[in-house]
Amino acid sequence: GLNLTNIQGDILIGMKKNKELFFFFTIINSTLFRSQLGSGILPLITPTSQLLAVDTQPTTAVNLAFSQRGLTTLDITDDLGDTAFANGQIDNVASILGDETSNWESAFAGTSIHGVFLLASDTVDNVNATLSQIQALLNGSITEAYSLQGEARPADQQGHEHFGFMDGISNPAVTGFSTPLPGQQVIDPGLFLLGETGDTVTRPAWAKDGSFLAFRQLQQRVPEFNKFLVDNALSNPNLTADQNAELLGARMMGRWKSGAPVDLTPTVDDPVLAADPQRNNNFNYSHPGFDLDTDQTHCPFSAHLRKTNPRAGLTPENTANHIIRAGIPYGPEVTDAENASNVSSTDPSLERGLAFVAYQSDINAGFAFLQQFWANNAGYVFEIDPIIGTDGLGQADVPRSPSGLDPADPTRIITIEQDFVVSRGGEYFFSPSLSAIQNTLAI
Ligand code: N7H
Repeated sequence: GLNLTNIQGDILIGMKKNKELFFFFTIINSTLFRSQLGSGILPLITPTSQLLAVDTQPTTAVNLAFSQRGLTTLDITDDLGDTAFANGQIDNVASILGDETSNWESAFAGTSIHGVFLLASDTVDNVNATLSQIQALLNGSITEAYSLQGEARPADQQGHEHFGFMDGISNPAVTGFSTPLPGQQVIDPGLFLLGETGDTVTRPAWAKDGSFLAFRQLQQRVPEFNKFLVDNALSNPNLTADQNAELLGARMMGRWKSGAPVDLTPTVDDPVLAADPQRNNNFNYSHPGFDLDTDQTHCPFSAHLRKTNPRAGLTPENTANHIIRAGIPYGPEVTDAENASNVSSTDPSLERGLAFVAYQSDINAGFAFLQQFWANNAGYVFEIDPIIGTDGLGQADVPRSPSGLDPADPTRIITIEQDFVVSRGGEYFFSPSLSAIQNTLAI
């Protein structure tokens, strides 16, 4: 089995709290930092084992990860065997991820981010208290480069991201760790943890049981998304206008806002199915009597869910293209003024989106592959992902023309002329095992 006391808790199960601060830091005194890491910081780091039972969960869960620049600053010169990590996310910006560089938060575009603390708790006060404790222990050896406060949405929207869709339903099951739910893909631990079964890359021994964390600040243009759905609502005669707008959104996503999969319930929401973990992930886009390669009556090929995980459509070459997601929404609810104008405010304090976190042992097979070769690729199962896709060249609002969105006429094309998700940048990090923090990173 896996050494769950040694693997940071966010990787396999996620910290799953209502508040999560991403505190990006610069190391200004590496010797002092390393001297505080083992005795001071390590006891605060939350391993997987502590998150498994409610009675061992800390008030504030803490995880820690480093950029390549951060490891270099700590005089760690070993090659971890991942070029995307070594070069940093900015190296991928336009040609691979398709981001418009001008939208990047300056901290992500710069060189000051050496690492990130992930602090998760029920309240912002708890998070801030733990951050103060960490800063006191580190005694001036780091400074803040940037931070992003993630928070679950309020009331009945808890667990839903800002477009309104239930998130966090589908993640892979990991061999030797989780018991798969019906329909859940079972994946070797080495696709997420370095040095475990399924990881074929040569790594330094101390990197075992670490994972690469791809962080992205993804802004969501919620009023624009809602307006698009209303303006292009489908025309199912059995549905109201609102329901026809919801139907279009569900088909762009691959799930209804409730979480019910479109593949199982293509034209009408089913909240009971959505809430049933035995059924809500038990589908793979294949249906008796339908051709997997042409059938869009159940789920459109371009649906975000199907683009980022084609399930039965996976070819043998694609068996390594899996990530574990652990993101959380950030930013406030849409204001009345934004709703009335159908336009996102330009006030930075009103920016909202997803603090996206993906874990994998190979960034070019994981997050970067999903974004570049699936989401941004009009040649792969027909169209660009209507939620997160771009033209893949770094240009905004490039029109895309998916078919399949209208179940009454799957050949009909509905043109989408804008990006509803705008990348504000991010960085690639390495989330080391606790023993690596103790024995290699600390002095
Ligand atoms: Fe996505 N959303 O709410 O629109 N995503 N995603 N994602 N995503 C998923 O099944 C969303 C993003 C994946 O196993 C759901 O758990 C938003 C990126 C993958 O069938 C919803 C953003 C990448 C899956 C969203 C965003 C992915 C998935 C359904 C950005 C990778 C699982 C909930 C703002 C490059 C697919 C669920 C599967 C599911 C949303 C980004 C990948 C609702 C808003 C950048 C692999």
